[in-house]
Amino acid sequence: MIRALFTAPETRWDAYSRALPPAFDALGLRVDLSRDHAPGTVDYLIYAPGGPVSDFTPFLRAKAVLCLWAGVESIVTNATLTQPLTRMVDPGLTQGMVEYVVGHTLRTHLGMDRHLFGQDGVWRDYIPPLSSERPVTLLGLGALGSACAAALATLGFPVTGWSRNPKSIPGIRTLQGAPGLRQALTGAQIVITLLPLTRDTANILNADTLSLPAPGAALINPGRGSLIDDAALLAALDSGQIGQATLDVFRTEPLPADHPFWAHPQVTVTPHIAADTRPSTASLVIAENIRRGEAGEPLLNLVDRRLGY
Ligand code: NDP
Ligand code: OXD
Repeated sequence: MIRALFTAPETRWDAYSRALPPAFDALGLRVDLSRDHAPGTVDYLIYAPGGPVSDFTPFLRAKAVLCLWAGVESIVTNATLTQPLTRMVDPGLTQGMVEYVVGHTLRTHLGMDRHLFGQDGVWRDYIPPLSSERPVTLLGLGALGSACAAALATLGFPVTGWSRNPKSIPGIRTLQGAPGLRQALTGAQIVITLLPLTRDTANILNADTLSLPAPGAALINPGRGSLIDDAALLAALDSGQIGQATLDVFRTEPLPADHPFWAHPQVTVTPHIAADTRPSTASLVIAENIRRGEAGEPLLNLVDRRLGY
């Protein structure tokens, strides 16, 4: 019998205690799933930030820590973690992110806020350009960024994507590295950040890089709050260099009530809801990784500790 410890915020247990067992059964795995296994007996940890485990030292026989989140910045630097760490790539989460990004891109592109917040008797005959006239740049072309890029390209937006390694994606202009970043941002009218937070990406949008998009460009950040220098963004919003920011993630979450983002007329705050891991689809990924672990096969979505994602 394989012993899997579920260590995530209390509120997640109900859904996962229902979704995981059928996923294990489907792969013929005999798994004893519990929140109470003694650390020394655990084969796998199914983990999310905010749960009871933060010291991984006692999990001496654990073969892997399987994270339910896509972003692993809060665990990857944990010095007690010596076990292999996987991140979540979940079709349900990806679909949710595509919907969030496409929704807010279209809201921005069509200028919907003018009408939603302008029911004041003024006939605003603003005609937006067509999508083909609105260059969009995605920072990050991983599981989420590449799916969003493809969806936006299908809608006709000229999409540029930026990543660490070179990529070839039909219909997308792809760029890499430091010069590629400047090229990717220059002239963009909508910038979307789907990078992981690492030592290389922290504050990647700062006073210098925020000056590169087209004047009045919109920013959509469902990546991580610390990708952006908050003070530089506020200055860019106040000067008009950035016309609108839709922010889902923040340096401190929940975003403190007195943070200037809440009151800024050009900022939309969403409370880290862009895309949630979906238990029904994510459980299949967890089960497949346990199967692989037991079979001695490479784990899916293994985190590179050196790179931090
Ligand atoms: P992936 O690891 O699949 O993709 C990360 C992308 O970022 C890759 O294209 C990678 O390049 C690129 N990248 C990383 N470091 C650099 C760098 N230094 N320079 C250039 N490119 C870089 O992650 P996901 O797509 O699954 O997720 C992205 C992030 O989205 C998560 O880390 C998390 O922070 C956030 N997220 C937010 C959610 C929300 O609800 N707000 C939900 C889920 C995730 P390469 O391809 O070359 O490796
Ligand atoms: C994640 C997130 O990383 O929800 O999965 O932000």
